[in-house]
Amino acid sequence: MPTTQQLDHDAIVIGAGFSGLAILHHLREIGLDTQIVEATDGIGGTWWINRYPGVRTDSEFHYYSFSFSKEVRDEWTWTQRYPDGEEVCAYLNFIADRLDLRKDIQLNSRVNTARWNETEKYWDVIFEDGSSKRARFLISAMGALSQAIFPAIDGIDEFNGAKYHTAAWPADGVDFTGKKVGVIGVGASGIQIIPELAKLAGELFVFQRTPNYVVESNNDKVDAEWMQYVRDNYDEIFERASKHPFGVDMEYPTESAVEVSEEERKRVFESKWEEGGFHFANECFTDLATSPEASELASEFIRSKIREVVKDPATADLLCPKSYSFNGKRVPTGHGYYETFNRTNVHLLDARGTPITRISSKGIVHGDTEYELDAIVFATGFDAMTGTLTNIDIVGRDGVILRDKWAQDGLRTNIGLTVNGFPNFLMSLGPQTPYSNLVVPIQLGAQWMQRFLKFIQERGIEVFESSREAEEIWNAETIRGAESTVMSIEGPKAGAWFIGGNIPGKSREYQVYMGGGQVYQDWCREAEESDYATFLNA
Ligand code: N01
Repeated sequence: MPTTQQLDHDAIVIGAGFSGLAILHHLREIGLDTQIVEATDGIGGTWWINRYPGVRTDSEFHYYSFSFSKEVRDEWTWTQRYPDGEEVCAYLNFIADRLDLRKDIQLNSRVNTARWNETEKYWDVIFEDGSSKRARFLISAMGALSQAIFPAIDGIDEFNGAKYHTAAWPADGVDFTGKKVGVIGVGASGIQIIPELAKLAGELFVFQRTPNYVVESNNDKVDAEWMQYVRDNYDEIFERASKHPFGVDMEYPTESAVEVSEEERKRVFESKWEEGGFHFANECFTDLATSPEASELASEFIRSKIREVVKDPATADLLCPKSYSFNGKRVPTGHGYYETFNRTNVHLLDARGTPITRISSKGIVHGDTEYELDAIVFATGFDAMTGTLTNIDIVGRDGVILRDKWAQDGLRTNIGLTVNGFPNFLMSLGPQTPYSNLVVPIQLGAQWMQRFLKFIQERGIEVFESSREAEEIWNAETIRGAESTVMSIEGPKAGAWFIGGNIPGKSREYQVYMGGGQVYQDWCREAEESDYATFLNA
């Protein structure tokens, strides 16, 4: 066992987004020398790399913020109900300054390999430039949706125009004025960028494979009174969000969509549609996420909205999802999305009926037609939940790489926090953690890690590791949780990322825990109350 002097830090945290900042703050509070290493040149994680036009939260500001720091709560002022990416990045940088975190954040430090040293019980973290650092604990804060993917389309490297991925957006922005632009992808990212591109581009070609059920957000400004109310009630707001299955501060519906009269159903759908965003998904009825019949009723309501808004019937029809029902994909929220397709410079192309054949030096070939373009925007998503962890070499006991362990044994974790065979390693938003507004599990996870590592320190425990049995139990619970929802039925039809369905060849396993954020927190509490028995297998 190396002495403290031989190690660079007690803990190395990879990533300087919401997770990394919360973990650094909480581990400092228990006296651990903690260092964040961050691959990019800025603080903000997701919000630093996804700087595309139109990027903003899908969650409202009051539950999309940490509750743990009174200073930050009192001094930070949100201006938008759904803050844009720039505002969220500014918030995270404010936290870094106000909590004096910056001095322990090393930017431009991409990790290639992290190797467990079995003899001396530490993690050796090796960076792209060949330098390395040693620490007793390794913590992934690399994000759930951070490993961007490009589609496997022939000729993708042959295009002579400009290529962009929404999750690797140029820091100085891009001027699309008057340009011919193609967008591939209509998930949450595509849905946000398309209306903004449409305002600038000369011609915008949207290549849609699977349409989505987009709920309009109806964004608002946050006035002083609203902000003060939230400041005064932060603890209660966070508490309510942490008890909600999806981590949002929302009311609980009491009626089933299939049991009310048609008239009442329409009234409720209309009123929640007006409220906007996740209010529609969460507050209408008890069973939109649990009953296929209820989910189909919501689907038909949204289809009727699409037909109402989009003037050209053929375009409206193409925008209506038919192959799966509401909640089959992570519900995206929109800001003038459907209206955009009434613009004469916007063209919707069916990449399902007629797939993209290839990308040529001049543009996108769709069927036999070549669309000549100045730029292509890939809004093609992420290798969700596992991608960041399998993209680098995390080498545990006996030289086993995490990527290989999951490929061989299936996706296994102990409540998404640890993995058997990988001692002294923790994950924020690891696979099999809640399908939720992520700020809630991030904060609660950082606080759980704080208490856990304090316990480890106080008991003089050198090495912690989860048991295989605990992983099997959690895997069974993850399957049970998912199978209690419509996501398990509709997700595979929709090719949803939460089941690995967006990546050809990725094994179809539940990437997230769908049994409810509050149920997940009960599991975390029980682990703690049992003195972390299943985490101390080493
Ligand atoms: O990615 P996606 P995303 N030809 O995987 C299409 C979070 N998020 O970045 O569905 C044609 O949802 C693909 O088509 P299909 C949020 O959790 C949050 O948009 O596979 N199309 C799909 O349309 C979200 O769920 C926020 O048929 C191809 C698109 O690319 C998650 O990130 C904002 C194709 C990918 O959609 C991922 O969202 C943004 C091909 N060959 C993201 N290959 C906020 O909270 C792929 N596609 C604000």
